[in-house]
Amino acid sequence: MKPTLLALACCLAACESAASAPRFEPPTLTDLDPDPSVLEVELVAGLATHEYLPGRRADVWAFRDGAVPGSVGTVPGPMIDARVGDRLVVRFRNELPEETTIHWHGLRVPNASDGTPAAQVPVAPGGTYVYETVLTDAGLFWYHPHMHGDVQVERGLYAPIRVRADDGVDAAADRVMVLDDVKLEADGRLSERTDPLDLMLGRQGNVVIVNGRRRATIDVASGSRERWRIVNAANGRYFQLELPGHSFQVIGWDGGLVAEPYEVARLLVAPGERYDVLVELEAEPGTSLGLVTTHYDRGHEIPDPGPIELVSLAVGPRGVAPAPLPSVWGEIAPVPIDGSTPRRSFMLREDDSVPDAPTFTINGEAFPAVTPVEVASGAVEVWQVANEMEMDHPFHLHGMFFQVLDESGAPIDPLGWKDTVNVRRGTTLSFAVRIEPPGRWMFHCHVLEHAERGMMGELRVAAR
Ligand SMILES: [Cu+2]
Repeated sequence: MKPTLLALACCLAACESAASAPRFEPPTLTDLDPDPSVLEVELVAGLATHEYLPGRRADVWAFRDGAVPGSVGTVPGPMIDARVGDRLVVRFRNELPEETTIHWHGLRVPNASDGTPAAQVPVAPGGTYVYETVLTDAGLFWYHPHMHGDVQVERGLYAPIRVRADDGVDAAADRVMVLDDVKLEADGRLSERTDPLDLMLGRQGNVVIVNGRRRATIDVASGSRERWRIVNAANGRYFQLELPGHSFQVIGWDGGLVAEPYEVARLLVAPGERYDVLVELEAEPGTSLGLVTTHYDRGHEIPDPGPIELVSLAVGPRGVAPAPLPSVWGEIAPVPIDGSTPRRSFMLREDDSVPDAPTFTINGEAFPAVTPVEVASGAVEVWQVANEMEMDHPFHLHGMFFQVLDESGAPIDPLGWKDTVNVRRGTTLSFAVRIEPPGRWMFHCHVLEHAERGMMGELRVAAR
């Protein structure tokens, strides 16, 4: 997809005005294919440096645009910005000192492009791999390695994928916010110390960042409506967003627009989840607002640090009043289930009897020593995920979306598609899923330390 002249002019203007201050959003990958419906990019993973704290460089692992001579890696990596229906071709090169794969979190890809060691031979240092798919769904997705994820993602290898559609949502800005936290030493380097609590809880950093930066300032117009697409890329931290004096109108989840928007005063975003929200900015020109994350009790008595500011909003002159919102949102049919739909149960467990080596299991098995779940493509099932432990676990399924059910077994309101859902401690959560397409798909906890220490299973889908 080539940028139009108008888009190019806007980009140039934005680049000029951004010369003094770093851009808020990640750069986008260069499209090498002149066909407007094909987005072909070169992506490189390698060593880089990044300033999490101004003036203090940290060694990171990062993605960069291989089509731009002399490009350097950024945290987050360059965004894939596409239109629904585009064909995406990613020519990937590994310049890391160890093997890796790239998983396209939430994209419904052919299995060979899912980027797990079950679906491809890992890419060795110096090696290449071509990922290819058609972008069938509009929404916010993200990409990251699916090997040693607790280390490789933590070191900076993650980036957003925005797939746009003509959805009629009028907004003064369409922003992507990639939430993360990092554990830094006083000199700004990434800490290399891993303590038992990091392994047990998923490592929580001491600095929270949005799009790689701590407390970035963005300019907003008073009275305007902004669209924020939010992803939590942290290993273990849960973000609970609040914007004082404002609410979030949630219009979309992981898999695109929901059937009906709803308002929340605070927005919980578990690791791996995405939310698409609208914010109507009511503050007066000349004031500022702080988007904060507040404490969420996910278990094991993690202390409450109080609200932490993520982004500062500098409210400028009154903007253009937003157009009315669409009257019709996502057209979503319920996954057809009834009393005869097969049910499958999963039990999440943690074993911390050895403090320096906790293990995490699903149905008593720790990955990779697991019995695959075998299902024929097209089957509809209800999955029940039980978490009787002392900590929440965000459950992620590759390759397909599901609909979360309430206690009565009906889909929760509004209807919407998820690929990652938080299973609160001491609860059982159910979802309905049509299982397809064929291949070897992973399901796992998205606290990366848990996934890498056993809390992962494999779904083998056979062609009918
Ligand atoms: Cu977990």
